[in-house]
Amino acid sequence: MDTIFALSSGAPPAAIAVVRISGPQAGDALTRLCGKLPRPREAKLASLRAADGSLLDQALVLWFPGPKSETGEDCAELQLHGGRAIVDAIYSELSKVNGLRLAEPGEFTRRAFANGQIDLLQVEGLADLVSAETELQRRAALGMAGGRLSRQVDAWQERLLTLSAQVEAALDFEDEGDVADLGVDFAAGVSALAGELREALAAPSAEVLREGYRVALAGPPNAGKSTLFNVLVERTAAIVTPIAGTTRDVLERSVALAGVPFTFVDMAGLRGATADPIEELGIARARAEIGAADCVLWLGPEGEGPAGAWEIEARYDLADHVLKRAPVQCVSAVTGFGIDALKDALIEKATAEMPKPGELALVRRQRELIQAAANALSEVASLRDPLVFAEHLRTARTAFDRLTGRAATEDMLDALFGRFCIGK
Ligand SMILES: Nc1nc2c(ncn2[C@@H]2O[C@H](COP(=O)(O)OP(=O)(O)OP(=O)(O)O)[C@@H](O)[C@H]2O)c(=O)[nH]1
Ligand SMILES: [Mg+2]
Repeated sequence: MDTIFALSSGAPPAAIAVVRISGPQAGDALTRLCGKLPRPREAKLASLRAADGSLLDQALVLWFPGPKSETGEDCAELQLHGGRAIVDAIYSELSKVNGLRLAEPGEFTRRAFANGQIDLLQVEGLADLVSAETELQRRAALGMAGGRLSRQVDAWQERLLTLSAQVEAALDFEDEGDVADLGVDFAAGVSALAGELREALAAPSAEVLREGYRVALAGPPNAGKSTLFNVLVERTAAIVTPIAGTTRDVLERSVALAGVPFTFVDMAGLRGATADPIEELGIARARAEIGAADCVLWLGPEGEGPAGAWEIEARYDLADHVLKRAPVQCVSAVTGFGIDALKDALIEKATAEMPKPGELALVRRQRELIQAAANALSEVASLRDPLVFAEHLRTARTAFDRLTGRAATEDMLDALFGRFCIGK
């Protein structure tokens, strides 16, 4: 197994550069650099030297012998002065050690996963945590990385194993005619678990957290969509002219409002007939975007927008603007009238529909696997044959194992029979 190293902090120059080393030779590498290993898990100021004895840097060094380390392997951490030349010098010194090489992207995490330090759900959480740009994203990712869903899935899995053991036991006694009834408790246990899984599926989507709450601006050409879009995203992103049909392509910009991630989408104005093939393509895209949006702001004539769209009375400062009887908001992108109220209303709507801080949110992969387990368990209620029961429970177990990334069926069987004494 190679020993890997990499800069774990941001690109130099910076105040500090953190270089991590993980693998069987991490201890050797650290000893070469600073003379001897510091005490485990204690920061130590050390002079790092090249093989010829020249000083490379004065740095804080840490030593984490495996398996009680982040990757589960021997790990060393160097907190260097964050200059590019220092990082380069350390890299070149480390590269000289046989068996050491620069890590691949994600390789530290991958090793942590391979060594059972974290499961797949935590890996997903970590990835989100690193890319979190808003407060909501940070909190949700922190929960996932900290193993919230992992613990939940483990608890489900444990209950499922107990139920499976009951079925297996009944199967074992089949020749003694003992199979007929698995008992009310069994049926209740399965349906309670299936019910909890279905409840968990009601959790909001994590994609909306990742990608932002999508707000599409729709309406006929020249309705003021691009002007309003620019105001909402707080920069002049879209071209605005008095010419109808200015915007052809879909334009999207992400912005955080009150810590909530939003993606605003500007698009071509909708009109029935146009002789311009480019505009026609733009309109087709606009329709697709409307379908994908979490909320549509409709700037056109009242009642003509897509179902559920918010009626926006735009260009409010103009005497001849399109009037509406029941607008959700009246705005002027030019004077700024109503913009804060519109933002507040959007923040309120998005917050209501997005995962709450601390609430579980599921990505598509997680949702599909929980759904698969729920389906398998729901069907058990209508089944008679314990062999088929067993098969369904296995399907659910596999779904949980795929959730956490743990595929080992051997483990499961050990757990299954090791903890359930059936007296034979
Ligand atoms: N007075 C005033 N003029 C506005 C306002 N919003 C937009 N306009 C003007 O209306 C015209 C059309 O605005 P756009 O934002 O380009 O309209 P659009 O809906 O994006 O139009 P297309 O891209 O052609 O579909 C421009 O001349 C803007 O300056 C507003 O709130 N007040
Ligand atoms: Mg436009």
